[in-house]
Amino acid sequence: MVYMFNEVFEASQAIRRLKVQGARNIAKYAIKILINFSRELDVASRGEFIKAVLKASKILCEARPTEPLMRNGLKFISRSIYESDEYKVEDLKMLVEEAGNLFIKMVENSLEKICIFGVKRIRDGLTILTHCHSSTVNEVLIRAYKNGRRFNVICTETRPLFQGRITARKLADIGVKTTMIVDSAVRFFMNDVDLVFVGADAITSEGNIVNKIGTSQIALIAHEARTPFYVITELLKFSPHTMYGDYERIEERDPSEVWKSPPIGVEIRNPAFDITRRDYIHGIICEEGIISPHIVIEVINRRYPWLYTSQ
Ligand code: RUB
Repeated sequence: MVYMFNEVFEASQAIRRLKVQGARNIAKYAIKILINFSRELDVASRGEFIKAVLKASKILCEARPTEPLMRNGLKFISRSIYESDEYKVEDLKMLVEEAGNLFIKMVENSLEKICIFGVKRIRDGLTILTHCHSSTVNEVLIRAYKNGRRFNVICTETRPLFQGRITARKLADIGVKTTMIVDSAVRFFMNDVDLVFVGADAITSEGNIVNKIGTSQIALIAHEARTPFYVITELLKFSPHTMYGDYERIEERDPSEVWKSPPIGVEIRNPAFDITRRDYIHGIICEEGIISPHIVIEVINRRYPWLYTSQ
């Protein structure tokens, strides 16, 4: 009964088309969609219920392959059903709702802690460079500003879809001194930058970070200029399958985002993310504090054992 999945398909389109953007927003949105889907499900048995919920989760996950926070959230929900011995569909619906809301709460609590640690790194007069639009980075910057810190932010445009404009607009709106530069001007300005703050879509078992395309270039430039490069992210973005040998898949998006009508013979490539090696990351600002990427797996194992083991 395909019609059952209509809203889920629509939601997956909204995610794919970046109507919902950024790992945290995507995960929260997908979880809410799954809760609504399960609430409306008209099935008679536990088996049918589980099958439908898993199918809906798969559709949502496929909307953007490089989003472990969404995958972990949806998996958290399906685990709660598997591990229960409930048979009544109404009770299973309740479980989905509780697990989904609990995961969202974990994400929100992490943000609170991240902001406490991140704000302390921002002193008056600093210039901070950021890339793309990370709601986590923005929240740290906004809280710092609201706590009275006065600093400058340089935002990259973030080609091809200009998510840097979202960042710039939100910061300028509250009064943060904000400068927009083209992506290729990062080296030009790096000597004026005191800190780089970027978000993350995925954390690998080796402590590498996947984030918007261009991030690893910025990390190299920061390294060369000896500018501290911080990743601000919750550890729930860990990608468990990297632990078992698989690579985190990098989404390649529609070439028309780069050039609508290129000349015949020109191939366009449009990867959405890249991988920043841990050696270029000064620290990860996360819900456990500010940690080295070299110990990320130990911290995840201690804090979220279910995440580490879930395959
Ligand atoms: C967004 C992006 C963000 C991370 C973290 O890419 O790379 O830095 O998702 O965001 P896109 P957050 O615009 O393609 O989704 O901190 O909000 O989770």
